[in-house]
Amino acid sequence: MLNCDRLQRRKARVNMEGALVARDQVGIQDFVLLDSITSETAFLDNLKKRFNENLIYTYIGTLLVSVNPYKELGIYTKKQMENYMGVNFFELPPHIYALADNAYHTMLTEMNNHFILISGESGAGKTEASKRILQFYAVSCPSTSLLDRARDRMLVSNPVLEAFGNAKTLKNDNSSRFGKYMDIQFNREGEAVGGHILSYLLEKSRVVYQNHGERNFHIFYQLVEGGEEETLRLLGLERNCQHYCYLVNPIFHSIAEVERYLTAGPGCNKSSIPIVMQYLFGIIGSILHLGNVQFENLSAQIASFLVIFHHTHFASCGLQVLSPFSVDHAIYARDALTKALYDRTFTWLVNKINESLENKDSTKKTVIGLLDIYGFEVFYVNSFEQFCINYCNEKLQQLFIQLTLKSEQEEYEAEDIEWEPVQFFNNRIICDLVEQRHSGIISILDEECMRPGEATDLTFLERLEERLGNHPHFVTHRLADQKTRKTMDRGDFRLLHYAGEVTYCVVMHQAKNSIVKHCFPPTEADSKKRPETVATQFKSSLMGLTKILTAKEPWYVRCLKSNEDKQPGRFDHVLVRHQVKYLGLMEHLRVRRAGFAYRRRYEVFLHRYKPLCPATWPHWRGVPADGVERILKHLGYSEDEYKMGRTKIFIRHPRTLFAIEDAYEICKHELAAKIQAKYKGYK
Ligand code: AOV
Ligand code: MG
Repeated sequence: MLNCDRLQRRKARVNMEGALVARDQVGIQDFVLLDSITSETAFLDNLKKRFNENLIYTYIGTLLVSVNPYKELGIYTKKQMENYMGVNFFELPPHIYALADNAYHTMLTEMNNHFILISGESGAGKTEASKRILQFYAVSCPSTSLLDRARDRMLVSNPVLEAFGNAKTLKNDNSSRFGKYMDIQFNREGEAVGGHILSYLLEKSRVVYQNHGERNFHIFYQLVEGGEEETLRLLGLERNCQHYCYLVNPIFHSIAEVERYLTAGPGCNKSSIPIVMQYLFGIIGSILHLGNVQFENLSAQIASFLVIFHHTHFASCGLQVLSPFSVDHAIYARDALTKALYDRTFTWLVNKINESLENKDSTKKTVIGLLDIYGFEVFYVNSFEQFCINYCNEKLQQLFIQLTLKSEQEEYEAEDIEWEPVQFFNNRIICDLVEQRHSGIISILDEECMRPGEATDLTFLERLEERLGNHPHFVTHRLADQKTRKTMDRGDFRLLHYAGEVTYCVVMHQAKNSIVKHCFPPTEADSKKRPETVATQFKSSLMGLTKILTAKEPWYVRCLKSNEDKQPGRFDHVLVRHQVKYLGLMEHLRVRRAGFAYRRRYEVFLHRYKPLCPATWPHWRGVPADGVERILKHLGYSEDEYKMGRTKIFIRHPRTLFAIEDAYEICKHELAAKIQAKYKGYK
């Protein structure tokens, strides 16, 4: 039924305009198509040429490259969505909607699960892309009024989570400070019926400390500057950010902030958590008050706060009050409390959203997973948070390599397809450096944390030097050569990540962000188990994520940052070149170009397309591979368009497959018409 719709749409479009809707003619839409694009320079020229014409999307086969324009382009309208619904990938200019639509239709045709991996460094456009995809599904999927609610909730959960989980950093005014993986569940009819969100390590230290020029999470400003008078009065808050120690960074807050709040507020109501808003604002208010508590005159004020917290939140936070307090201790304990409070509030919020998205009916569903994490980032000072964020990016790059460059080439070998191997940098070595059992940085950190009282930031650094001193991707101040040493402090170690060098600060004068301090999550009061360190927990959650993803069919959006200054329309050649390089786009292109865009097991291919050839319809009694060859010959495909592997048919270009698919649609249509005519005849 859906496929019929699709055919109708295409026919209508072709009839209406006499040809397919105008393609963009600037540069090349798909790098795979043009023979002359073999060098990085030509690749970049093509990107730039298109970018200058506001064409920010380009394909490498089915992978979508997106360059952040830092301006509204008017390309996300409802009309545009309609244009892309049910259209084959290469019929229209490249677009995020085309990718979303294709993932969706493939899911429905093959009844399997998919995921869209959106990657790129901080500020490259991942979160925007994921929002566009979600909006597209909200508009394009069929829906009954009952289901609208599930769909609305999914859409509405976004601004709420952004309010609590995003913040302005030096790299991005709306930077995701948590990793997000969202499953959108569809029923057999293609209706979006539910969803589930997994969140990864929120950068909670931001609640109490922000680097110069950065800000706390949006929600704080939204509440203080945009909250209703009555709410502020109840919470005892003043409408002045400067009044709060946790918000002191002198930065201009735009009115957009307030508007964003307005969408977050009713949003919460819609996701059926109205009382929740008061509760959440209560916590945000409490955190602001706590941040203002002075410890020289440890007053009744804090005592009363702590009592309140003890009754309402302590039990769930599992925190213990340290006493007696020195002033330093008191500040540390206060900050630990507010961070834990915020972190757990965030987790609670995600759980609440999940409850509202849950679909309890047990009919078979397929999913499209959307992955939008914090991008690779390098600041002047990088601490534990950056270490985790960059490690996460390293893992996703590894997954990309595994799924594209490596397994692709291995498959050709396994299937006896002639193949000239393409060399690429495998970042496995860096992942191992961080996560390997017993010898990786996280293991060493764990070991140090098992020596409470003895271990310090410095002993941790010494252990790293002892154990990893010879690793080609690891350097410390002491181990560095003269020139490098000048660029490092004594308490630093440096990792040569796939995306560039990052110097991490282990020993910090203000202990706030140092690594060892982050080791332990707040322990549950009555837990007898030895607690895992935050880093180990994070490592396990990333392994879990990898597992979730590898069980699904991948689609890729690679986001590129056009310039460092968030300037509209500026294409910084050096910056883009660097990203093209480390993302492995050239290697991907080489593998794609020399390789085959599509492959199907012979049985699957034969089963679907056998009506297209008289020799195979209605039954083919021979070997499936022979049947497949008969179909292709019958349709007139030349031998260089496909290759026969051991178990699969490999099709060089998607166009060939789409043409077969179109022939199939028409054939099905005609068959249905014939049956109908026959039926009428009987009547
Ligand atoms: P990120 O998610 O990749 O960074 P965002 O998606 O938040 O980056 O994009 C950063 C900013 O760039 C947005 O707030 C927009 O102003 C602009 N932008 C991005 N994509 C587009 C687009 N397609 N059209 C117009 N403007 C765009 V981070 O979360 O920091 O890794 O951690
Ligand atoms: Mg983001």
